[in-house]
Amino acid sequence: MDQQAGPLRQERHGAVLVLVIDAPPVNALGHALRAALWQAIEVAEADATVGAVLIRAAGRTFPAGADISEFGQPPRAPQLPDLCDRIEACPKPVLAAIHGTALGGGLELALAAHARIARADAMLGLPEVTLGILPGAGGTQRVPRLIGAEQALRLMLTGKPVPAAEALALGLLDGVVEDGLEVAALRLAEGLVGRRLTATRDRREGMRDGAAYQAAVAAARLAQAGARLPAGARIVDCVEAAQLLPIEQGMVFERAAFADLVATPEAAGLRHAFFAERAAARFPEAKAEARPVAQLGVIGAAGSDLALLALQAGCPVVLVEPNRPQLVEALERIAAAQETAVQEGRLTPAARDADWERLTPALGAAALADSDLVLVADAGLLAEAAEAAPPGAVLALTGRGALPDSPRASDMIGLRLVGGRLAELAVGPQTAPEAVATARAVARRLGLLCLRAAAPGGIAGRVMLAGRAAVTHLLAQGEAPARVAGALRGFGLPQLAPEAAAEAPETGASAGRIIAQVLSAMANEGARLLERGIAQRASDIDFALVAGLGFPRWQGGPMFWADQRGLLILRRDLAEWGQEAPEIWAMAPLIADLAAQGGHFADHAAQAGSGQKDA
Ligand code: 3H9
Repeated sequence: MDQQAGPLRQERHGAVLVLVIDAPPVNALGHALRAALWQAIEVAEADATVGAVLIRAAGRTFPAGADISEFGQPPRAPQLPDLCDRIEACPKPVLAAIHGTALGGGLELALAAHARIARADAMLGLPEVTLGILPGAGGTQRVPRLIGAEQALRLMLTGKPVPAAEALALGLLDGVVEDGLEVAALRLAEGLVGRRLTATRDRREGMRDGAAYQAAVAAARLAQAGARLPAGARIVDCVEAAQLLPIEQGMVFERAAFADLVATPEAAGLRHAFFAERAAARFPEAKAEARPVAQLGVIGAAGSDLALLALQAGCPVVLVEPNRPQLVEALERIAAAQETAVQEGRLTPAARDADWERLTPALGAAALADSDLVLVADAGLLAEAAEAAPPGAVLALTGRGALPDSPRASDMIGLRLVGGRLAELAVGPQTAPEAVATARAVARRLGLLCLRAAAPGGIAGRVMLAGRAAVTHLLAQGEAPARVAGALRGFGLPQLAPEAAAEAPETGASAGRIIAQVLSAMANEGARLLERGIAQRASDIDFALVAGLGFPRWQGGPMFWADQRGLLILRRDLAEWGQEAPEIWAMAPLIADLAAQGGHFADHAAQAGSGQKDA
């Protein structure tokens, strides 16, 4: 009988037991799913009527990895590496059928099966390094056995997934189908009934050329020398161990490396950054429908960088600047940026010409009559833009100022480019949800990450400014520039480091104090943004700094830094330093409140965090 409850469904098709993983949204291999898979394999092994097992997934993807939210908690049996070993040890053939993104532990699960088939549009990868860890469910041992050290290291060190066709060519897959994966997989499984396939652990295709294997390991080790994060070097060690040690010992070696890495502060920071990015994608306006945008208007020569992004994204653009010399300069800036892109091979001359075809320069705002969204890069031209843009067109102000009172307030939103990658969307009390959805859709089309802020916005910039003010104060108090620069560079914030003649990496107590003073100023400013409701969640502030201004991802962000250190310590420090320079360190009341409750900024985020992610 078919069983339908829980994260795993079971179906019988003749002698084939089909295990359908069903743990939305991404079928992450959390405890309940692992336990259900373990149990199902035990039953399949014991049941004489089962001749083969097929593992596939419902929903959008084959498992996208271990459940990252379980990291940092005590492990619960069955652990993923044990489950993979259990599957591999099953005397009946186990086939994995992959669609979507088989990532990390998901791919490792598939590699423990005895054969793998995938849909042509599937992507396979080992992105663990981006979380500061390594494939810890046998990946470092099984992958090089199949595809050799060079390709295995490429997958694990870049973390970039590869398409199914490439995975097939590499030897990670046994077959690819355009569509009809379920039927094709079932047919394949039926053909495997009664057969005994070689387990991945016993395969050696990737190890035939021992010298090439060693050379790839040596080259990767060299490339990792001096790396800031430890995961890369540990991956190289594990891949080397795959060649040198019997697999059982290789697995133990991998497990120890995984345990070390997952416990590092860098991995915790990277996990925080991962979830902060996803939380930031939750907008209260998620259900609102974006208005269609066929033509983008830009008014003000200062908007030339956004105009360029829009052109690159294939969008028709009207660029308005009433001052002719400024208009010419803006066009020259666009042309020069395109020229550089052509010279660097990032843009073909034909694409450049097509971009140029889509650009309409104009001196008068009347040219905006067909623009569905107008980026207002000069607040002095807002009235003209509001008059010329058609009803329903969104007016997105790119400057720092507040959103003005206007009969078109419901169409108005702030859209500030931060560091070239992030768009902060400053939502006013009257901004219509559809205007938010439209601005967000446009920003994404331009290849930007988005963060919602309440107007007047300016999250990343303000927090960075607070850090800068702290640096300036330290220098004014006589702190040696070399010392400050060394400490900040050591932390990963070279953009805050002052110019210094000789600069030694600064460690020890004094570096700790410098970092604490700068980061406390930033967290304090972040707390003010939370108090005023400008930032929705503390993790949004971290996301803004990481995505927009190059705050080191492995440090998580200034709010995460403060939470890790403890708000009681932050309160103590601010109480002291606030006396010295209240304009920088005078404590935000939220910090005192949270500290008194033994709380964290993350708790505040949980209370305030609302909204849903859109599709
Ligand atoms: C690993 O596998 C370690 C093993 O080697 C060893 C273990 C011993 N866990 O990104 P989205 C959530 S490490 C928990 O917006 P998309 C995510 O937070 C793992 N949750 O969707 C979000 O939740 P919410 C290696 C996860 O379509 C929701 O799912 N794997 C996980 O833009 C949707 O996510 C990775 O690093 C997870 N593993 O992109 C892959 N993954 O809605 C990480 C996602 O509450 N995942 N969530 O905010 C991804 O790269 C993308 O999520 C993916 C889908 C490409 C799959």
